[in-house]
Amino acid sequence: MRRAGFAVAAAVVLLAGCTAAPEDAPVPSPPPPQAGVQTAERVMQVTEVHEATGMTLLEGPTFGADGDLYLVDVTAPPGGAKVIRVDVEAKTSESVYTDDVSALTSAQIGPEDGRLYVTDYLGGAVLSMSEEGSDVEKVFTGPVNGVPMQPDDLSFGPDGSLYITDAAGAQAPYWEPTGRVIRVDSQSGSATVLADELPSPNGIAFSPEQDALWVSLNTGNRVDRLTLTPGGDEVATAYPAIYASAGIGQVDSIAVDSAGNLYVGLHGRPEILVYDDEGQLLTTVTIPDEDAGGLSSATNIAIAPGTSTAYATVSGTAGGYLYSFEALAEGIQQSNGG
Ligand SMILES: [Ca+2]
Repeated sequence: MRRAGFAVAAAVVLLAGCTAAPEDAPVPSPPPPQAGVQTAERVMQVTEVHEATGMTLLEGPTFGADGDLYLVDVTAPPGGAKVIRVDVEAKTSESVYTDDVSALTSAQIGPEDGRLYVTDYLGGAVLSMSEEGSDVEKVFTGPVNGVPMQPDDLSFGPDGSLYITDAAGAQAPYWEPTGRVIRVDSQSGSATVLADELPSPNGIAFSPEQDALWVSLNTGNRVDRLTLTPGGDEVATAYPAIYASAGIGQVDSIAVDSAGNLYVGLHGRPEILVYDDEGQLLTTVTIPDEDAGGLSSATNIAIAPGTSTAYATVSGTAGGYLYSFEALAEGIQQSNGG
């Protein structure tokens, strides 16, 4: 009886709410801001699914000094186009590098030498090369502390040192927190473990002032925020900052624009989650509904330097594509590859 009485009373209150409010009633406050959605536009198709691997997976968009955009295809077979140069205006592309052994998962231009740096996930190495794909050097190779490396992505620190994600745990044994963040000193070349026991670190990018390091955790679907000691060679503070609502997707590479906004690519869902510098979700970048069939990842973005035009790598059974959208701020080193 008490319950029924309460229900009746509640209904009366609800009905009362439908009547005209007295003139001096407080104005209801507006609803909290909703995160927006932005739809990217297709620029061009770059790759088709490789017969040999049954896949194509574009990554690492980075603009070179020549104004062209460089991509890697993670699943290119031996002899296939592993580094691809794209003229985004003319919508043409060409292969600039291949080999028989690597799986290249990221690319970016070195801030000091202007060379192209790529991570080789299979070979456990970081390579650098000219923009022509020649003069290839092995900049770094594992193992570190006796454990082989699976480098997925890298970021350059203030002194030119390399900060590399070791994505162990992304594949069998799956979902074990065995990944690491590694620092390779720019002077000595020695590698140290900054953090370990992480669920497959993937994207890594410094804030604009390089006073914080964002690391996405692919099988944890979260983004951790690290600060480093003054020498940059030890972690000062670290904690999970963003728990991504990625659904069936998994967080992939990260880019940071001049305002400190984070662009987090997703694997398994063709979307990019954009957060402000404090980790609040601002926008989800999607692809048009009519394109969605056969596209399952939007792994990474590059913002053309000095502009706010962003290019995303989007791939799936339909092939590898470039999409563009308007970024929330201008591009910097941290939003040009990696
Ligand atoms: Ca990645």
